[in-house]
Amino acid sequence: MGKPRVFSGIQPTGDIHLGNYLGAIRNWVEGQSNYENFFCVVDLHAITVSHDPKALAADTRKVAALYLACGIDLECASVFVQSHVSAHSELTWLLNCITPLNWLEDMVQFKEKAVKQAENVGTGLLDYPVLMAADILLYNTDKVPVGEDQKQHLELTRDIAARMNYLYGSEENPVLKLPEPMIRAEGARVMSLTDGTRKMSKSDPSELSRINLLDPPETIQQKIKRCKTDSVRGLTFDDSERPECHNLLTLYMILSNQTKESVTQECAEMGWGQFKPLLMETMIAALKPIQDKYQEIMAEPGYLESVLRQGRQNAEAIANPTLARVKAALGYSIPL
Ligand code: AQP
Repeated sequence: MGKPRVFSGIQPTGDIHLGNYLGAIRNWVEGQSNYENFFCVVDLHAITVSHDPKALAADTRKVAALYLACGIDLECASVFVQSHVSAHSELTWLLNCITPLNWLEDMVQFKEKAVKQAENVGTGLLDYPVLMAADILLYNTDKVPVGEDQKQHLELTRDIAARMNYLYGSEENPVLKLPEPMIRAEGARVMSLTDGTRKMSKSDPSELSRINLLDPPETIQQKIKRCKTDSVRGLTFDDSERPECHNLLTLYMILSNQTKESVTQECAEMGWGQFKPLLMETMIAALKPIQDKYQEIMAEPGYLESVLRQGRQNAEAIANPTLARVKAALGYSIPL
């Protein structure tokens, strides 16, 4: 038996922020040697809200380069672009036809994003979780490392796979494999710097709400200087009335590789004036190696393209047979 397979991805919309890094990429990197990994830049998802065609290709390359800069190892992982593997779109259509509409209408992220889109809600936004299900199911994925916000979509993926198996497979011969979520407690939900009750998010109109992985030191300093705090002296993880305090301490804990106990002790008597410079320095130091590596990757002509070409080949070798299996189960079997 080979290693269990992992699939995950991030959209090339806006800049990758600390939430994407701590909720997803860092976990991919930490566990990667235990798995056979497929990390995808999910560019078909990027057009489910309005997007800039002029920026799409550059943003896609940027996300792929960031995967590598964060430490994805090509010895155990394939990095590829979703739209390069046509099986993603094709399986989405087949899964659409077995997915009840009300399952999609119940998705929290759809409801939240639909409100932000006002009258301009595309069918793609509603269908986003089916595309995500196709992404995952194509690779017979065992585990999906994501942040807390994607948990509901993963449950839906399992429901869709189970429905396909029930309708068109059998217990001995399931059509699709049911994946498991892999959500780590720390960093699973990084909160906004301007409101500790909302998740850090690319679509927040305020740049001050998030730290992007490629933010230069001066920008990080400014954002931390201006981030929301409170007027209480002494910092603690465990006061539910102080969400910003919890969030900033958690960021400090993860980025400085400390335990909750040691940060609790170190910061118990601190005021914000003392803590903020410490957090800034820690953040700048943690992001520097990623930023340096990113510049190296982008400076090497043709390197990224060769990684993505190989990634596409590896992905198609798994995705195409899965698609063929689903089509056969649905009765598409005229030999040509
Ligand atoms: N704040 C977060 N904390 C922890 N994990 C997070 N993720 C996203 N935000 C946080 C995780 O990042 C991965 C990529 O998710 P995505 O491709 O759905 O990213 P996105 O939707 O483009 O990014 P945002 O910031 O979540 O965008 P908005 O909010 O604008 O839609 C996933 O594993 C996700 O869990």
